[in-house]
Amino acid sequence: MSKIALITGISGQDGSYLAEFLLRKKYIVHGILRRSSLVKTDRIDHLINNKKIYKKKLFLHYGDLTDDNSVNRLLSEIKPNEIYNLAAQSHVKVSFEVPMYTANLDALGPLRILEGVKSLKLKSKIYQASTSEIFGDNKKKFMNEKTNFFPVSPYGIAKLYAYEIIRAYRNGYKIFASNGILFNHESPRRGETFVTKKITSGLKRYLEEKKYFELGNLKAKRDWGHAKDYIEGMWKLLQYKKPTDMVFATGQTHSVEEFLIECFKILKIKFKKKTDKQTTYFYDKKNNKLICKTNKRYYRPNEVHYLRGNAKLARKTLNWKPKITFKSLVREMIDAEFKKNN
Ligand code: NAP
Ligand code: G4F
Repeated sequence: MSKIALITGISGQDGSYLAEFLLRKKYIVHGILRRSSLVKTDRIDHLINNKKIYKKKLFLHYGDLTDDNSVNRLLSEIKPNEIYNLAAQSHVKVSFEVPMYTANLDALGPLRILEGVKSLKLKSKIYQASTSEIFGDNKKKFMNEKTNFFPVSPYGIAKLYAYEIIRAYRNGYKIFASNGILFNHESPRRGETFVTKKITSGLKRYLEEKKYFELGNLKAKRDWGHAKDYIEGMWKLLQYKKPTDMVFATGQTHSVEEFLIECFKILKIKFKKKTDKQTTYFYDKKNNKLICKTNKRYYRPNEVHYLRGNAKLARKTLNWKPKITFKSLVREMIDAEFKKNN
């Protein structure tokens, strides 16, 4: 019999890839959508428009992770074998602007799921979308399952609560609940306001309309992988013999500026860089036009300057390792950006 999975955040980057992955594995997939004034299912429209899949293998439900009743109702109706809790206010900078909402959703959302599973006495396994942001401003060269947590944003702090409450319910109530501590992962489906997608879409606008774009801190370093590799890790974690917490990362780190320069290389843009006290500018050598510049408005009150993970445990226990390199990721994002108008 097919397993039943429930994905919160199915309309997001990871949720859309995970839905495809689980459908390929013959799961029946249920997804939670929150109501909005415009329909926002672009990332899963190809599944919705496939009649063989939609209504037989994929079921979408309105719900909201900030609403206890909708969480309980859906859990009792669906009784999933596996729950992937991906729903979140996932933007770090925005979390400084909506800290309470971020806490309600990102910290208490997982608690609502745990309480629902506990009170309904379900046997569901739970995957919690934890994050390298919980390591925050720690000074380690590599971060793994033993590294201390120093989150510095409302987002990171809410996600640390989620991480701990998952562990507490796992130990206290014997619920199969695991934290996947994922480092940054990107794709052509990445939201427009995250830096990688902002760069690829900004470059497209520059090349087509000669309009420049603005960025924040170019020096920050991230361990960037491809979302497709990471959703496989989520699934593998829930198939492991016991619930646990695991880091998923590439082990490489690159600055925002390196990401930008890699895009320049792929697009064969020769650039000149100029820096004054406040601002860095990148000009097109060919015509002296401004391509992009920094603007302090994109800086965060507290920054996580450096992230680099060590996923040895996932490699050893789950046989998980990322297949897509940094360079292939950037190329895929650029290719997808420019294909859109074809
Ligand atoms: P994303 O693209 O921002 O997707 C977030 C999803 O959550 C969307 O489907 C969104 O729905 C949904 N959502 C937002 N508020 C909700 C609410 N109140 N109730 C129900 N659903 C709600 O994020 P992602 O990149 O796919 O990341 C997935 C998860 O992994 C998130 O929890 C994120 O914090 C975590 N994570 C991501 C990364 C990364 O690098 N991508 C790394 C570590 C951890 P709408 O479409 O309606 O907005
Ligand atoms: O792309 P970002 O917004 O991702 P960030 O803050 O690392 O968070 C992402 O990864 C986390 C895992 O570590 C997830 F948990 C989280 O949900 C999200 O998916 O910013 C990356 C870096 C930051 O240091 C930021 O300051 O890029 C820097 N940056 C520079 N200019 C910018 C910009 N970030 C954004 N969003 N926009 C800019 O213009």
